Amino acid sequence: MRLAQRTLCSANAGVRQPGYDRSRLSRGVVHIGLGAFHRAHQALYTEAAIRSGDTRWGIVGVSLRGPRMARALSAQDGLYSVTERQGAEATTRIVGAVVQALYAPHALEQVLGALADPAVSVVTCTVTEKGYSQHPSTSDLDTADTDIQHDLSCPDAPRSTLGVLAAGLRRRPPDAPLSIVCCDNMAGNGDALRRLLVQYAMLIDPVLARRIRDDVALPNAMVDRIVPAATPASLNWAQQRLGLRDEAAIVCETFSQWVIEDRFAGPRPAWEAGGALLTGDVRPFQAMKLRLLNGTHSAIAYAAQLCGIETVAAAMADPVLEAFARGAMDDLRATVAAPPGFDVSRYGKELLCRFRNAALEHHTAQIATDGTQKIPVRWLPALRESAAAGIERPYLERALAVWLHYLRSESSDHGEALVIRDPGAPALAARLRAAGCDAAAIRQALAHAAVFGDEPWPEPLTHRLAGHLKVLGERGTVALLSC
Ligand code: CS2
Repeated sequence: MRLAQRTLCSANAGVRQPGYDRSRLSRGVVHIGLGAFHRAHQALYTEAAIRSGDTRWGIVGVSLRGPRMARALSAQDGLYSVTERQGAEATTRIVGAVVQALYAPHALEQVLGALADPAVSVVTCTVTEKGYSQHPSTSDLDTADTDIQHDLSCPDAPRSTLGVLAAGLRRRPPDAPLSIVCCDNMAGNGDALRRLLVQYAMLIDPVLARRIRDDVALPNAMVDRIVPAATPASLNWAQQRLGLRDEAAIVCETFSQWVIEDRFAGPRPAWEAGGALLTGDVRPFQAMKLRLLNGTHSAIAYAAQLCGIETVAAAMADPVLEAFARGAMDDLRATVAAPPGFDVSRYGKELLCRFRNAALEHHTAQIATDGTQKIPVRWLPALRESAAAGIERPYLERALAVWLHYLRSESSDHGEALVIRDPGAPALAARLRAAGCDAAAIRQALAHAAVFGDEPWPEPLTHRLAGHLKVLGERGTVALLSC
């Protein structure tokens, strides 16, 4: 039997139910990017706000890229389950906050109608780093992006994130306050979205651009929760726990954190009810999380891919990779200032524990996607700052060499072909292959501004990278990480 409103009562005992009257929910939030991360993170904070008695905050979930999730959720009346697992412990709940799930290309009018509805005062987004049509080297709007070109010529039938947001805002009564919270892993994510949206709007409607600049709030936010993509095995496992089939079931860790800049234009759900922290300055939290968690994650992912290790927990059970992960985290930790009152060293220890959580099948291939978008946020600022101060970061520099080797070789150390999912990778890989392995060649690769920026990289670092790539080519990943 499939999960739906009428089958809720058949869920296994011990599964937590929404616990409020869903028929009283009205729509108050639009979320763009209906992936697992949103459903396991922001939606649960909104669920907590609703449970505390405020029924204004039903979520309209919008997918831009594929119809599967909107279809699955619609067939389940918006309901889905989240199981939190750490070691042997597991708790499962059914979430009721999603009142409508739409696939934008098939339901554009409804999506734009929801964005224009004055009762909707909050929009949240998780569309991945590449979903914002940002030019990789300038950080401005990429007007050569095919979706942006399409939307500029048909602004009322948009398909990009920016195009959909702008078209919705254009229909909105100008005095209806709106806050848009970007929840993707980018430094200054709210500021970046604001700049891109204003730049896009300038090209279709300068009055709208002014309205966005003056009236729409785009607070920065740090989001954190490890949410592996669902697999047939995780869906079957969830079915056993639930006693019902749930095509949108999530299995994730117990940890969750959301730190949001307290800068909203109008009403918002009381996300504090779910433990969110509203603060004046999110930047130190963002830098700490993006570098320590995401930076170490990426270091683990590429090394594990080359070693043929499939999950983060399996990598952490390997003594060489575990020591490398700790080293990379220490390198990254040395580059961040602790948020006020925050114990960074304890945070680091907790992260290592979270990575060891063998109850999660967190695939290193999932983390390895879109490296050309992620590495400039997660490693390169730390490497640049350190290089400028003449400081060597031995583990992080090895991590960079490992990533370049992964892109260049496209196969593991055991000769298995690797599937690289990253639209920006072919251009960098081509440069790397043309370049060879000496320092001059690495200099060529580091001149790929879309990833490494315009500033030249210091010579000593370039030489060290060339040395590491040589070891990787001749003796493999374990040899590099052990020396
Ligand atoms: C991961 C993140 O896939 C990745 O790149 O590093 O999704 C990570 O699990 C989350 O940011 C944790 O908050």
